[in-house]
Amino acid sequence: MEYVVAAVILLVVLIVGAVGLVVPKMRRRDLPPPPAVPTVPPVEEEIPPLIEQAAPPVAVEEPPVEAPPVVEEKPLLEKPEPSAGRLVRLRARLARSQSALGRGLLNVLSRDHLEEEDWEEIEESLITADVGIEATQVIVERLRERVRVLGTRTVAEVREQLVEELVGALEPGMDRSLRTAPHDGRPAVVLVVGVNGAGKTTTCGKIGRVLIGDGGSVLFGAADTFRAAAADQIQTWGERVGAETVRGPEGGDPASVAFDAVKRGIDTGVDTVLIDTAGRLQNKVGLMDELGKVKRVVEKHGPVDETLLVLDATTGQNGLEQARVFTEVVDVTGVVLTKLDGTAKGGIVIAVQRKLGIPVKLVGLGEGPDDLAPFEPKAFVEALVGGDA
Ligand SMILES: Nc1nc2c(ncn2[C@@H]2O[C@H](COP(=O)(O)OP(=O)(O)OP(=O)(O)O)[C@@H](O)[C@H]2O)c(=O)[nH]1
Ligand SMILES: [Mg+2]
Repeated sequence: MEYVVAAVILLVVLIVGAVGLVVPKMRRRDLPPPPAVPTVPPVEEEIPPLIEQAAPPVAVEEPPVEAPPVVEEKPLLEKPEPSAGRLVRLRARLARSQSALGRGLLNVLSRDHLEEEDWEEIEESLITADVGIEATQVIVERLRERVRVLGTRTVAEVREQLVEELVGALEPGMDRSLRTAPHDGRPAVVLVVGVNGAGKTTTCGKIGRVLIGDGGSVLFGAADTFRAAAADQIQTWGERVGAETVRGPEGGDPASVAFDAVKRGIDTGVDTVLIDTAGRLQNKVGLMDELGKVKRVVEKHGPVDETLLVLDATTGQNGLEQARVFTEVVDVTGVVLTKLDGTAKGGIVIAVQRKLGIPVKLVGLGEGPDDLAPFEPKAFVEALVGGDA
C-alpha cells in the first residue's frame, strides 16, 4: 500500500513537472513576433533624418549665398563715356570757377580811355591767373597795339580781341593728338610720369576709360611698386572697366613690371598699354635712374609712343619748376594739367606750354572717373574768359 501511494505521488510530481516545462515554451512561441518588429522601425526612423539634414545645405542654403556676388559683379563693369562732347562739361566747370578772370579783364578793357594804370590792372589780373610774367607782357603788349589801332571799342570787340590773344598764346597749331593706337602688330605704349600727388594714377585710370569709351582696349602696368596701395589703386580703375592690370611685388623693380606689362599687352593683343609710375622726386639722379631704366627696358619691345607729364594746376609756378626736371629726364611728349576745376587758375596752361614748350594735351576737371577732357585752346579760353561765346 505504501508503495502504491509513493508511486501515485511520483506520478503527480512528474505530470506537474512536465506541464511546467511545456507551458513557458508555448508562451514564448506566442511572443516572437513582437521583438522582431520593433528592431526594424528604429532603422527606418533613423534614415529619414539623415537625408533631411544632408539635403537642405546643398539644395537650399548654399546656392543663395554663392549666387549674389556672381550676379552683382557683372553690373559693376562700367561703360565709360566716349571722349566726344566732354568739352561741354569742361566749359561749364571752368566757367564756374574762373569767370572772375574774364569779368575783371573785360571790365577794364571796356573803359572808354585806357590809362597806364588800367593796363597795369590788366597785367595784374593775368599774372594772378598764373599766366606767367613773360606771357602776360606779350599778351598785354599786343592788346595795347590792337586797342590803339581799333580806336573805339564795344565790349564784344574787346572780348574777341582778348580771346584771340589768349588763344594765340596757347599756340593752337601744336599737335595735341594722343598716340594711343596700336601699330606694327603691337599695342601703343603710354608712360605716365610726374611729381607726388599730381594725379598720375587717377589720370592713367581716366585715360584708360576714355580709350575704352571710344571702343579700344587697354592694359595697365602698375610700375609704382613702392606701395602696394598704388598698385591696388590702378587695379581698381581697371576692374571697374574690365581692364587687366600687371603688377609686381611691393618694392620690386618698376622697370621689370613695365616690361612685363608691355609683354602681356602684346600677348593679349590690347590696343594700348598705360604705365603708371612713382612720383618721388628725392633727387634728379635717382629719378633719372628709375624713369630712364623704365623707358629703356620697355623699349626692348619697341618705342614708347607717348610720355605724359602730369601736372597739378594748383601748384602754380613752383610746380612748373619741379616739372621741368622730368622733361630733362624723359622725352615728354604731352602735358596733362589736372585739378583745373575748383580753385585752379586756368592761366597756368599758358605758362606751362610757354615754359616747357610741350603741348597740353588733356585737362583734369575733377575727381570723377570721367572728369578728363582733350584740351582745345579755343574752347578753353572761351570758358576762361566767360561771357557769350
Ligand atoms: N579736383 C581734382 N582732383 C584730382 C584731379 N586729378 C586727380 N585728383 C586727385 O588728386 C589726388 C592724387 O591723385 P593720384 O592720382 O593718386 O596722384 P599720383 O600722382 O598718382 O600720386 P602718387 O602716386 O602718390 O605720386 C587724388 O585725391 C585725386 O582724386 C582733378 O582733375 N581734379
Ligand atoms: Mg599714383
